[in-house]
Amino acid sequence: MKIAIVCYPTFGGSGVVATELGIALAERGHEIHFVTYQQPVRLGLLNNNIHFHEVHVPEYPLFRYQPYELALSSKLVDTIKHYGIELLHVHYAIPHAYAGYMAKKMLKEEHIYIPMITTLHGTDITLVGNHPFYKSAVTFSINKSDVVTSVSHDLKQKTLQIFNVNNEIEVIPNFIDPTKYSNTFTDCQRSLMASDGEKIITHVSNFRKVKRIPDVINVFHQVQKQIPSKLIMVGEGPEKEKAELQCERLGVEEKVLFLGNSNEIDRILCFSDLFLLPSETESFGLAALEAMANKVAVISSNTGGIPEVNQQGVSGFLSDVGNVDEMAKNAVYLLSDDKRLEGYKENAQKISKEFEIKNILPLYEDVYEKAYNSRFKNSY
Ligand code: GMT
Repeated sequence: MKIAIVCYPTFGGSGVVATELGIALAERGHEIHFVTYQQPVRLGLLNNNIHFHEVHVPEYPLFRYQPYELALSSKLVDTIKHYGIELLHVHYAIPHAYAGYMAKKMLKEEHIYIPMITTLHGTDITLVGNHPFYKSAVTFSINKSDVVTSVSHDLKQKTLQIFNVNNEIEVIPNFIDPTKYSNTFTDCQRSLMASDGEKIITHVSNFRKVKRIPDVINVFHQVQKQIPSKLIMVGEGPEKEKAELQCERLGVEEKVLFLGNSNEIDRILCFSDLFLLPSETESFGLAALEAMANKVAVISSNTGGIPEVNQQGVSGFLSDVGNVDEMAKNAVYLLSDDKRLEGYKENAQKISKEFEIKNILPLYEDVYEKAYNSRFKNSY
């Protein structure tokens, strides 16, 4: 099938899922066209089956806000016509589903019927999408999609609660590609990060408020008093600078390494013992799943879709949002006994296998088929 994928090209989870999905679909023989404002960060070399079309928004002094949706929908129309695209998959409702719908409408004028799948990722529903300024447009775009998927059962419930949805929502969880985590490289260079006897705790995110970065550092501050350890912070974002200051204030700056954004998360996770994800809300928690796939136990909050991934007392522990003391206690419990820790790490990896791409990709292919077969009956 010829499929156009619209996503954010950044390090955020929705962009990562869209990119990895496109790569996997291309490997299965589909022709994939990414349409976005920059080449997605996890997208490597382009080939016959993977194309990238950049959306340009010309600057004009009259515009206070550049009309990205307009440029995106025009680019979609042109790309779909030029390459004979059969299906459109948009990741993140704002503004992608809206722009996708406009493209669909324009194409219909030319008797081209393109089905649209919208995948909801979380913040497009829970943080941004339900703002009164966006809500009507988001509701409309969800209802006008031919198939809507959400990345967890929790996100599906929240979407149904928040929006007046008259469309089915299918749950298709996030996934991992185990071939990327098979430790084919032999240099899992733990010694670069910590000395013998020290444990390694990791956090990966975009350092936004929702990730509760101060909790990550407060948990570590408590843990390192009892367990010799290092904290590795991966990512960039608005809370990073404050986090560095917090480390200095607590006197742990020597034990915390801020690595910035990385395309080699697997290399970092391969020497990690514990992953911290104390988020305020998390529709799924792809970062936790990637950690688990790398055999890392997880201490997280119990919010949103995280309990669908991290299992209490099996792959790690879950606490109420903000319960830093309990998170620290559980972290110490795990890190203080190597045999116990190994058991949790193994369980984490075992659970992650349920989310292997080979189990998830067919679910997307099924919804593609469903949407394609009903393309003439679609609501416009
Ligand atoms: O919060 C992030 O890390 C980025 C965000 C995004 O919008 O790209 O991630 C969301 O989508 C991911 C992929 O489906 C989910 O795993 C994350 O849980 C979700 N983030 C939130 O719900 C806060």
